[in-house]
Amino acid sequence: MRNDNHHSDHHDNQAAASKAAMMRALLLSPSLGFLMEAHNGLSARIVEDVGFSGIWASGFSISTALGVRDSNEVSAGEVLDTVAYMADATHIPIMVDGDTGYGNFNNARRFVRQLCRLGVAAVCIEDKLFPKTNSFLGECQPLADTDEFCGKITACKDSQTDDDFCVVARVEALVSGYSLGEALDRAEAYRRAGADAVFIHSKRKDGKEVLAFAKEWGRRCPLVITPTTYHRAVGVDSFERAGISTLIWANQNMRASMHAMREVCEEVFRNRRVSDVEQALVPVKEVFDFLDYDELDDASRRYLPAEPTRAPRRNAS
Ligand code: SPV
Ligand code: MG
Repeated sequence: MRNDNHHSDHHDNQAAASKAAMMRALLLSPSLGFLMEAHNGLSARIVEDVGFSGIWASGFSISTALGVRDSNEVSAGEVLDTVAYMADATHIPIMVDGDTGYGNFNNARRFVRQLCRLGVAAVCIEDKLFPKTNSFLGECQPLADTDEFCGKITACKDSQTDDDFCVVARVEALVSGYSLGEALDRAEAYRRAGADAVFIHSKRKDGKEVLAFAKEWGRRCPLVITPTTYHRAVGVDSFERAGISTLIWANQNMRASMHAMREVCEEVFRNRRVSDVEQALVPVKEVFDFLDYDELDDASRRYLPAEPTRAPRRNAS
């Protein structure tokens, strides 16, 4: 386990700028990069500690972890609060799932300004309607008007306060049952509107439409994918050969924690004791080490007086 010092004072404006530059480099690199999902400060730190070079702040996972649905039940402000913990806890760049931008171009650009203030590296906005619905629910979800969405992308780009901040345009045409041609036309329009990368989403199990898209796209700008449904059908090497820039593992940490919590909870409930589950748990000492409690002891020695201060004097009466 790494034991970096995670003071929030590491995250000054200089560090914020370099996180966006790191994300830009990841997107532009010719080799396949990976973003791993996180949904709070702890999961973000685990993603960094394991060695991933970037984080996907998943809307689905953040809302699930808060116990609500991925239907914009969590407000932009609540997402920003969560993302603030994640950004403060890590040094690697974060791409925030901005859903549809929480409204029109004006809501989206305000969200971008706030993300830049937090030192977030990138936002992904999708061409659907507010309130959004998770892509894996139902069929034929309505799409945003192409020109309206292009204006939203341009507004986001015009509002970023860090030159390297990346706006990723997510194309939902394939998920909504439209043609490859429609998806390509939209992606090209979004690229021309200023998008730094295109996220082509698909919910098919065979991954074929994503590979077909990548072939036609021909590396016009970086392509991002999330193989939640088609991870079995296509190996990551094939994505790399197809010219895909970045792969997002979008929700595995949230689903892993839900599974682990339920298993432990059920066993404790059933057996009326915790001894059976102890071996499946992280030791308390590991929690202290991971969150660097030692640093607080060192700081306390530096900043608190060694001896108790004398009692304050009163006015003589
Ligand atoms: C998310 O992780 O919230 C996403 C990706 O938007 S997906 O759930 O695949 O739509
Ligand atoms: Mg989402």
